[in-house]
Amino acid sequence: MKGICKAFLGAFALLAASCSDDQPDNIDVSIPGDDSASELKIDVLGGSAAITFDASGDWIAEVSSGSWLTVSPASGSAGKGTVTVTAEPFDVYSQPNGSRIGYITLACGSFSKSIAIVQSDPAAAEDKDRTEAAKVRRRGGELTFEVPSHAIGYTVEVAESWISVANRETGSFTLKIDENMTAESRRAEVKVLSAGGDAELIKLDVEQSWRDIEPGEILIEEIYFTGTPLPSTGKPNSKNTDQYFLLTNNTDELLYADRLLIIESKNANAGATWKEFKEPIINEYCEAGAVFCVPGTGTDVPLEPGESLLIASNGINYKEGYSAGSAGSKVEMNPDGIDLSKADFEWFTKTTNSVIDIDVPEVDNLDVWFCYTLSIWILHDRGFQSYAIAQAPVTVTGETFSTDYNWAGAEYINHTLAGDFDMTLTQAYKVPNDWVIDAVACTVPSINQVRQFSEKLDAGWTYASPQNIDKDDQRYGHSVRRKRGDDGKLIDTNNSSNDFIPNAIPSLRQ
Ligand SMILES: [Ca+2]
Ligand SMILES: [Ca+2]
Repeated sequence: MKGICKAFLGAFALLAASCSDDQPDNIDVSIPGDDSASELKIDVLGGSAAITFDASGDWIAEVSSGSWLTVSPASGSAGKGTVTVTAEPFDVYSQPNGSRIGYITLACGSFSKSIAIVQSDPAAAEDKDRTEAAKVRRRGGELTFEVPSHAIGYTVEVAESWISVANRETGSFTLKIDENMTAESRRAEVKVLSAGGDAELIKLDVEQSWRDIEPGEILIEEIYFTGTPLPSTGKPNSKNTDQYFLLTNNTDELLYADRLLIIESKNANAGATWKEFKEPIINEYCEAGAVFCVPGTGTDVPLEPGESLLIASNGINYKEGYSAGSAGSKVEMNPDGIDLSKADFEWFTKTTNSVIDIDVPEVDNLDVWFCYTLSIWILHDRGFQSYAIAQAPVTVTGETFSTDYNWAGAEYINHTLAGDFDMTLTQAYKVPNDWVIDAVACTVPSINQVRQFSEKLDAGWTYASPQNIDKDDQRYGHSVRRKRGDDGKLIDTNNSSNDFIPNAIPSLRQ
């Protein structure tokens, strides 16, 4: 009995000590951060942080200010304790100084301590009112833009129906831009606003072109118009000789050559006779005697950076010759001829007289928008014609082109050795200079008379005539080739006197 009593008394004495008024209510708090930290910082993106403390007795924790805060657990007992404070994401633009403060309170008996919880990003203010510009090709597509990562819950405001927001996430958003089916470039303003709409973060000026290829992006790298002479005659086959264009993507971007037009001028620029037009069109249009078009609806003819499109008179190997069957032309073997069997396209004109063009089944044909001749289109083998590539607005088709851009009927004075005569032009079209992507004037310099295309498109000229004379029998087997710079890119100053190598060896000759 005595022993039990002693044990009871001992237990009572211990309990009395823990509730003694001698030890004051207290919570010794340690806030993460440096030693003197007096407030707890939580990232503006939101998140949690722990506060550890030592409580002299039972304690409670609560949010005393800031509906965006939670704290847990809400209570505990004496000794070392931890509470976790969680803050919601903070739209820094909703407060003028880009920061907000809330409080939690830890209490133990009569003692309580408030702890400040801060979300702040003073640098955020500098991210406001940014202006950006973006250019988009006609075919449209998706564009991704960065936004400040602290721009929590931002919104994207688009006024135009051809732009929509495909994706929006922290740090970036993606716009989907429709195909431009109009003949005009168009612009739209896109605004990125802070969550509450208080601040304009980014003003985005989106401009969409009416075309898929801009001037200078695809260049005429080479024109082989003279043809390769046959060893037997010293002259090329007069009807179906090897001729080609090499058109090259001079950008670092994948382009599409769909709907690219290849234009030959209408009138000779050199020789004994020349035309003086009573109402010149040269400042607004390129004259055209032939307009061929790369088939496709937008993304059918990809052209990688630096890649070339080979467009051939006929997609055959001229070394081997060709026989197109009973109705076709026969092309004799030419050991010096060029292998054009791997051409991307060939030009084929539906012949209506006895001179038959060749239609190689394996090589796709260019669409014919217009061609002056009823037999075979042959590039002028003395270089009296100039060439351009262009892209028409998507609203223009081969049919509407033939009605809307006819130049026949233009009046001119024909200057000849026999005198001057008033004449009217036939079989002619015109292509707006605004459509032109690249142009190369060819001629024979010593007998040049007139310019077919504007000087703004090509301020010079190039040629394949080693003797620089008309009917130069040394011209055969020579091409005109664009120079390359030290960076490997084709040179394009819109002056082919500078940009081209005349009397060049064809790049496809092996
Ligand atoms: Ca052909
Ligand atoms: Ca063909």
